[in-house]
Amino acid sequence: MKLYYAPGTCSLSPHIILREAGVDFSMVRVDLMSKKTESGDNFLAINPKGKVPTLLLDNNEILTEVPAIVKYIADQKPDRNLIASTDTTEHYHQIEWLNYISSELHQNFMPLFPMMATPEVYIPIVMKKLMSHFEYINNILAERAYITGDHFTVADSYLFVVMRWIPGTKLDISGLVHLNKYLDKIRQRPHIQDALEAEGLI
Ligand SMILES: N[C@@H](CCC(=O)N[C@@H](CS)C(=O)NCC(=O)O)C(=O)O
Repeated sequence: MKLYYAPGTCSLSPHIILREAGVDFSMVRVDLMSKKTESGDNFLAINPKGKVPTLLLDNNEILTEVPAIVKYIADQKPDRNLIASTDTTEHYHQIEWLNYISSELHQNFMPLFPMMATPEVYIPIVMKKLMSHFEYINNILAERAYITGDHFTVADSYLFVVMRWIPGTKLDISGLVHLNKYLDKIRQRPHIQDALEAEGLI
């Protein structure tokens, strides 16, 4: 498998899952502004959406979208327990979380980044929306060690990655004790440390 990525973006989530799953993979860095890969190839010819993550499968198919990619990788190594089997309701709750993180968190972060030039009036509206999601998550984490239950799954990698974007915004989660404790714990995972180091983030 080959992961097209840009450091610190949402492609960090499948990067973490590739390491947690222990599969063979390679990585190609993409410049999202020029849409060129590190070797100068036209990234739009690989993924016409022009977005990372993009996963090239061993059969040469291209897979896109974080939830689909992390599920695909996790399914290659069921013994790693990164996603539950489809014959359990646990599986569907994990998909529920991936979808929630994608639509309610990931997409709502976008207007907060300076390069998006979002009209000022919209910023506090988005921040309020995100803070209410963070409070919801904080309450869940008061009861659970990980976001979907008692062990690390694909949903934790995605939640960790979007929460890493907070320092680039004016969002303040210092009062959300359970969420902060959880993020500190997740960050210490050896495969996450390795992924952060490989992307030049620590
Ligand atoms: N819905 C997509 C969103 C992917 C996405 O927004 N990727 C960002 C990085 S976090 C990107 O590649 N942005 C470049 C662009 O929009 O031109 C997914 O789940 O993979």
